[in-house]
Amino acid sequence: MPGIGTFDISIPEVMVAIAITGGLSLTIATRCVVTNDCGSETSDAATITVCAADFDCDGARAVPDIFAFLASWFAQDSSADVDGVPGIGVPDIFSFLSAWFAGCP
Ligand SMILES: [Ca+2]
Repeated sequence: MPGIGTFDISIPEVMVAIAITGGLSLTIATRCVVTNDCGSETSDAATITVCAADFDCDGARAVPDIFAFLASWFAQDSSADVDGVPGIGVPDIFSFLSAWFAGCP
């Protein structure tokens, strides 16, 4: 009967994939809303934060991130292309340093 009792509903996993290719730090918050004839309920937000300044992916922003970035930059690795403009140039260094000094969200 609609509206009475507890229902087990299986919904396939929903995945949102966002590839960050620029010098961005990003926080994403998402909620689940379930609606029936009685109204709707909204879950608490699940939050995911990605910090561009953590270039070596060790979970912290520190001086080694600068050296890791510069190693990639001198190697012309695509990971050093962080300014949103195609190609690797001096502005990528300034863009990365700007993100690094801004810190992590
Ligand atoms: Ca790091």
